[in-house]
Amino acid sequence: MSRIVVDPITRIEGHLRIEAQMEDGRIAQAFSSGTSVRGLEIILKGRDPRDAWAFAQRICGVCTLVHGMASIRAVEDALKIDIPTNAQLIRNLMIGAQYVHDHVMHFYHLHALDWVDVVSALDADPAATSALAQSISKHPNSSPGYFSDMKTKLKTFVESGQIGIFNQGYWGHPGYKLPPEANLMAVAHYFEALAWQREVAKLHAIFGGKNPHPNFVVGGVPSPIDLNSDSAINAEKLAKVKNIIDLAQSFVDEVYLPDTLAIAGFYKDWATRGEGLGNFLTYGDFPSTGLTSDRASWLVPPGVILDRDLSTIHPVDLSAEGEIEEYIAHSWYEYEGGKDKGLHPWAGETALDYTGPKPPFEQLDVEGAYSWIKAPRWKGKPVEVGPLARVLMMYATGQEQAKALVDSALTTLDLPVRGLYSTLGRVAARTLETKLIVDAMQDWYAALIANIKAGDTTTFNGTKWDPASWPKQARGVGFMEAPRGGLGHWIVIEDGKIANYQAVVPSTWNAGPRDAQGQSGAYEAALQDNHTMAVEDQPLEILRTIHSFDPCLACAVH
Ligand code: NFC
Repeated sequence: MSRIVVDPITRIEGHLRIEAQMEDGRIAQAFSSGTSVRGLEIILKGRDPRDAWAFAQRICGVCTLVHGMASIRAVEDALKIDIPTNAQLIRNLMIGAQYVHDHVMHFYHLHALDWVDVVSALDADPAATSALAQSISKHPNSSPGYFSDMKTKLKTFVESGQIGIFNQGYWGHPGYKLPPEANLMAVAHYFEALAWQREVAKLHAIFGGKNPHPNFVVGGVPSPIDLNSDSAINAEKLAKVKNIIDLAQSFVDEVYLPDTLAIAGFYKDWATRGEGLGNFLTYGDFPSTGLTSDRASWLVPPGVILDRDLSTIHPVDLSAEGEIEEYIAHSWYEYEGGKDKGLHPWAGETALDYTGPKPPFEQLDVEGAYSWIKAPRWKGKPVEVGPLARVLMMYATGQEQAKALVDSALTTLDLPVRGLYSTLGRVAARTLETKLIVDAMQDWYAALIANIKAGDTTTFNGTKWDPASWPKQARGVGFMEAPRGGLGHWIVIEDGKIANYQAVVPSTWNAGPRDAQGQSGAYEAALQDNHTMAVEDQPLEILRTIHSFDPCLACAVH
């Protein structure tokens, strides 16, 4: 028996270590470890709840706004603050822009090179690449000359002996299946996406002043709407927002979606690997009106799917004892009540005084503690969160556009629904939900403009701004669907200050270690599912499955 160690996993945010115990050429057991420690929950204690978002948001600069959003929602829940519809629509647009930006960058810059052999792209015929590109999309950048230029650009990198951002790939690995033309097309889009993302990020700067880490405010959004003012959200800025949404939508329609389907067609064997837990959780998000008042309007519904049974959606209660709990049996933490307990986040504990063995080490102590990530569970069960969970939830609840899109993708790829529960399914689901979200952004924008035209420019509800109006004690939960999955922040407020603050984060759900019952987390379970290694010292297969979740360890550990 040998153990493969991948540390650090690159092209992700933060520090992730994977150890894979091999048996007969297969991964028999996998262990996922977050190897850095942070402590944002400790930093938040004792602060003014109205400031919490600015600290919590620093959990991550990749999903750059989501912790700010979850934080203000937690305070609004605790203090029973409803926000105006315009604020809700602007928040949707900001979260939507985050998804589109984040998912496209993940596909091209963090994950594509697991499937695309950059060096093979140098053998591509630009004319054949152009023919391929034009056969799958009407994207204007598709002439032979364009691909010839891209090939020259890539060649310059490689011939200089410094392929820089493309250095240290497993180029030539037998797992790469794309013909040179498809490789060149994908590399060209890698470059294009780098320039495109800069424009999409500007939506946050318009509504929130900057990106990363746009500004927020408890009770609404920080910028007022005034069509005739230079400093407010005015007509010119709204027109820019519309341009950004159009640009985002055309890139998704003409580049991201066709590329995903084209590349997936060469890797259909990955629709039977990396199946994983088979349990999925969403908290739900994207109300068209009020977050609390109109659940039926949410684009993504909340719920749990167990054992891949799409016929039953189990309800989720974020406030109830015994539903969401975090375990630390295999994490470098202690709880006052003992290491095998699970704690609901309102009673959650984060203490950085664990005295057992911690890194550096030769191998993880997998019988004991082996990660700075906790292990969240829903009613004691491990679940997967993220784009696949959301797409399944929309599909299972009969959301029309989602159903049509998923069915059409499955038909194009000639795959059964079962194929979604896989490494490939996770990648495809991320692309499909981006299409759903970018289309919805057009609707949210239209609704915002209609409200403004009807005379409603309200974006802020300041009725509970004064701490003197708050109860002595209050608890709240702020939840949302972040790009990598369901995100919750739980806050306890006492005497106007934060008495406890706990975040249970998408990458915590997915990257967490085993729990007190020995149940694996989502990454671990997916790797334990049908993974052979073609070349043991080139763990491309591990990268494919782990990257399919789009890990963010800065978030997971927080
Ligand atoms: Ni960082 Fe985040 C991670 C997201 O899991 N999405 O909620 C946070 O990061 O990318």
